[in-house]
Amino acid sequence: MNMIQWMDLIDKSEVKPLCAFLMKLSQGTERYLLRNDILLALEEFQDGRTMDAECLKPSSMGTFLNKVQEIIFFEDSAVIIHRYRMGKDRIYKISFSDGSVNKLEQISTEEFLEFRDAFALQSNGYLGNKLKINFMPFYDYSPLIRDPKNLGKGIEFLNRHMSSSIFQNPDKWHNILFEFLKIHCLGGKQLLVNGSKIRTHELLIERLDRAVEWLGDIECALPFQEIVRELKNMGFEDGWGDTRNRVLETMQLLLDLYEAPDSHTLENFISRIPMVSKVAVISPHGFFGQENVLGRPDTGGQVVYILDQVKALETYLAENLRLSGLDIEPQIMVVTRLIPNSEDTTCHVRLEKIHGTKNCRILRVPFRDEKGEVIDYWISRFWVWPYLERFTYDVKEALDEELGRQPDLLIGNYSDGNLVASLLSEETGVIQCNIAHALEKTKYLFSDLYWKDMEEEYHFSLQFTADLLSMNMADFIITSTFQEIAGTSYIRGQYESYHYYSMPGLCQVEGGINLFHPKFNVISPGVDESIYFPYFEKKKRDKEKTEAIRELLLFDQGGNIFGTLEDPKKTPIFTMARLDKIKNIAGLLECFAKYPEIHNRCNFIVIAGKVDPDQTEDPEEKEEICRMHRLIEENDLQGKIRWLGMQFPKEDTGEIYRLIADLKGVFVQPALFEAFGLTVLEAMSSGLPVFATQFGGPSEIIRHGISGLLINPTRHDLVRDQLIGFLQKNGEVPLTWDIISTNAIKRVQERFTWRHYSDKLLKLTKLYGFWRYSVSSKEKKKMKLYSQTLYHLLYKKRAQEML
Ligand code: UDP
Ligand code: LCN
Repeated sequence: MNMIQWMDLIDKSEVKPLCAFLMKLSQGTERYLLRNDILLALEEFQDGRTMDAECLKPSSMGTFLNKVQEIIFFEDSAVIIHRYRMGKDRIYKISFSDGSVNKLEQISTEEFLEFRDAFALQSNGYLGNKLKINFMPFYDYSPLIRDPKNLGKGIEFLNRHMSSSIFQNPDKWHNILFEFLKIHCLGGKQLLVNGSKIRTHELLIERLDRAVEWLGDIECALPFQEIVRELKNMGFEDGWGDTRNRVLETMQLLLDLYEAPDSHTLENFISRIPMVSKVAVISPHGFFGQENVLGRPDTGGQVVYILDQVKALETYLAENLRLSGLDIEPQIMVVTRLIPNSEDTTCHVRLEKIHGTKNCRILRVPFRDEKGEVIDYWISRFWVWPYLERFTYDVKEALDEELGRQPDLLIGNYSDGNLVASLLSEETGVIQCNIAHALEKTKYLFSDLYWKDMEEEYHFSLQFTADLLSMNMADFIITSTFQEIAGTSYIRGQYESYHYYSMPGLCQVEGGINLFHPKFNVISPGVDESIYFPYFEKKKRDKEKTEAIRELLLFDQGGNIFGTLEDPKKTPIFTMARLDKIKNIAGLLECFAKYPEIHNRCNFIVIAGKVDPDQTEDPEEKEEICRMHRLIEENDLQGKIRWLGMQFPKEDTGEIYRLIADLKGVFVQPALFEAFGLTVLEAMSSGLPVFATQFGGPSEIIRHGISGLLINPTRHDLVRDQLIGFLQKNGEVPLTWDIISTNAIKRVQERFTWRHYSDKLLKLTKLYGFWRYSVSSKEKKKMKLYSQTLYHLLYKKRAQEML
């Protein structure tokens, strides 16, 4: 504890009002306030003057409170979490006595977690001996980013760090580099340097000089095979390049690195080393397939992301291997769960070729119970935990069988896939990349504090432990946006929420993840441009198909379609998502129903889940379906709504966005929280103006008012104003719709492409591969031991109890 003065936090003149405000809060009924609650209370306290970030009066009290994330009142004290910078908190404790604010002190994370647990359990007595988890000591070895603005640029940072280490400590690094090249193999084949002919780094430099000179002198017309033969005599194996020039360039880069290392040369040289030809992408849950799956429970953007990712990656890898002079075709295996009872999908098929690729396949491996029996039905992503260890073992065997060996890179997806990738990486030593897609911790409010109440349905105790283990064990992490890591100036990031937290009665996590470690890298996904292209590119649109989809979207009837539109020409408000609570489709419908000025001039068209609650096994989906029907009935929305509870082939969804754009409609993404939001990208590249939630990824995709609009989906009044404002303006100034549409297309083309994604992913793999070899391997062993202990004592035991 550390006593401090209020004046250390805010201006002297504002100490009194701040204390009065805190005093008032302490007398209210709310005991655990989040930022939004605090700002609303402040607005009321200041007689309605709004305190939202943009219009915040620059008082020091306002500035301070605007960065407060939580205030918890318990007994005669309160704690305040002040996030003074992105990724950095200070925690204060205040005590009240005799109707006024008394003591102020800064407390440690440990003390805060004790306070939080006492609050949750409503007891200040003995709370039991807790399991305390702290990964921070395992990061001591690593250089850490200092400025939060640079978070997510891990690779640039690491490059600079490594090149300056080479500069400062040349002997050590020259040798590391040499050893790395000497042992470099791909699929068992020695590449680059033959260690029996070139035994030291001094000799390597000498030979490089000789080779460079020779390559510079020889006739360009000399057949490449002969060049290769001569280089082999000198001690150089394959992998330097596919032409004389390319070999020369690569060798020169290495000489430059030895001579005058800088980050640019290091990156260029390492990214030329052929390190990857086989990749396994792990994504166990949901229905992973190419048809009839999107929109089912647990089956959405992750599937789309992976299918697009592997296509782009295969092309890029093939090009990369060719340029290295290797005649190897890359192979990518998307590993998922085999579901014998696969409904109308192909999820019962073990191997499935991925359309539009040469050597990418889906490999399905079933979940098995303790007796080894195959589980033959779909299981919600919240229930997969007991099956993952056995699944990992079976996947390893299956990969050996299908790829002939283990892959060169493992990419985990979501909590379950990341855990499997970590376990596999631990077993095989293969480099591991994590992609979270969506961390549930931030999606479900108080999912750590009140975990016990949610445990039966959600099993967050296992999911968050799996997250902790895999995010710490991963060699590198890819996120789609910056906010996923460290949020915004005012709101915490998704990874940041793992920094410290407690699950009362289970564990206190004092140091869950180090955001400042260079393992974090932002690489945004793209969209398949052959499917999501602008509505005005008429030549690319197949007329017959467009007509058929228009009929289905606006007129056809059938079991899984609800509602006939009275006037199909009215401006459509379109939305499409899985029917999860968090997607808030029913919330948007409620907003539509509430305001006649919206539902009298617009139609509501929705593609989501099913229309019949009896057709789903997923409890959340069932609940949402019933809520939608209630809203339609209570508000008499017949004739104004069309709800398609069906799965569309991916290509058709492109045409659906374009059809809505033809009608000058809008796409609304109303999620209470969206990790990234691929539908936002898809609609934008189709030229359809988007209104998307301001909570999460869309805030980084859309530039508000320029390439779309950001909305607060919980404030229906504001959404109405924005929608009506946009539609009216549109009438008066017909360009508005067109401007947003044009800017949206441009934004996606400039910022979100799979080509850029693949280039960066491959560079990351190589540079982290080198980093792992050169520096971090010893330290990683310690982290591995700690993680194994946690896995066995915390995760595995609880997972077994689920069965
Ligand atoms: N999608 C679809 N049909 C549906 C619902 C969703 O084809 O009924 C597709 C949609 O086009 C997008 C993906 O599923 O490609 C959803 O991705 P997003 O990132 O928006 O959300 P997620 O479902 O991953 O949370
Ligand atoms: C999961 C989500 O919930 C979405 O927000 C993402 O766009 C999708 O995965 C792809 O990363």
